[in-house]
Amino acid sequence: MWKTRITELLGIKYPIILGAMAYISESQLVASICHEGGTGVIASGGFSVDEVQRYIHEVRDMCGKQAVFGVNLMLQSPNKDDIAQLVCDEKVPFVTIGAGNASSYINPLHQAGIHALAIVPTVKLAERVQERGADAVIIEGMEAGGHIGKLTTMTLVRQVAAAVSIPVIAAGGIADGEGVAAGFMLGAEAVQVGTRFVVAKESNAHPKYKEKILKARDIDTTISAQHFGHAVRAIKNQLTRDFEQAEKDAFKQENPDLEIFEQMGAGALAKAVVHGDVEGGSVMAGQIAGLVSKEETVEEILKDLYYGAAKKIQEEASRWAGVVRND
Ligand code: TUI
Repeated sequence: MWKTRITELLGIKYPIILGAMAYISESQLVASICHEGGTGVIASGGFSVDEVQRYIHEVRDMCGKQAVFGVNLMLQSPNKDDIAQLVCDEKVPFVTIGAGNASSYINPLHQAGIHALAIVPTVKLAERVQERGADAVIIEGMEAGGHIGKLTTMTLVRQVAAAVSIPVIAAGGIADGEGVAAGFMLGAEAVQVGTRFVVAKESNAHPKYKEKILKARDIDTTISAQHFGHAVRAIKNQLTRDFEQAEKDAFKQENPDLEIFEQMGAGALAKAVVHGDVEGGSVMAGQIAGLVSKEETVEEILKDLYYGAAKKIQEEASRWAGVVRND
């Protein structure tokens, strides 16, 4: 096993992180990934303090007191400050902070001995959180599922890695060894993966949600609420068509009612993930869903990502060996 600043910082074997996905990145999936040598992030968006605390305790019950896992602080959540207090009290090993400016949360987390990893959509915010002491930045390209920024993984990871000195974690569009290798080539020191883990055997996503991902093609996701709310990528269905119509209508009005665009969040996700309503609910998934075609165990997925990347990098290294610029 080779090391990166992220495997060293967190004390993990594989430089692979399960991204926080509400109702999916719960105790069982997070604990399975930690158990196999990666790490996972409990999603807190849409959950009460008591629920998140229960997930933290369940992961520790399953993996032991020394388990390395994180909690995501979703800054669009009304109870974000209560969750921040909870993670400090619980002294979780690390926190990822997303969907808003992480700057003011970094110091309090450090005071509690917690690593602070900020999800940033621009170079400017990456530089800002570095100044404020963030331990690493997570770059989620707009290929990712769920709430997204405007830039792609390819362009944002590269530009942020060139601009900051803290370690970078690449996310968005990564679902196999080649994708992991690409993240490293761009300058990342770990990757965060979501969509591929949704279909893991240990994932409690509804079978119909998993089936939507397994059957998706490259062109089957779309972005909703891009102009009036929080842009969210999900697999096309009745809900995304309704949003498209609502956006068209809103464009025509002088004072559009923006309430509907706020409903694309956690509530619509629960409908699909928990209840299997994959037409009326939000089937959040990344553009890479087209590559995800098998339900496998967490162990199989982690090994495929890690050893697949090693194989790809070694193949390319031998192809490029001896190519040296001499002029
Ligand atoms: O947060 C995510 N992905 C999500 S959250 C979610 S549930 C939801 N609930 C309510 C509204 C919308 C979604 C589903 N998927 N990823 C991390 C992420 N962070 N994506 C984009 C950002 C981000 C955006 C702006 C991070 C920082 C930021 O800063 C703006 C500023 O204030 O400077």
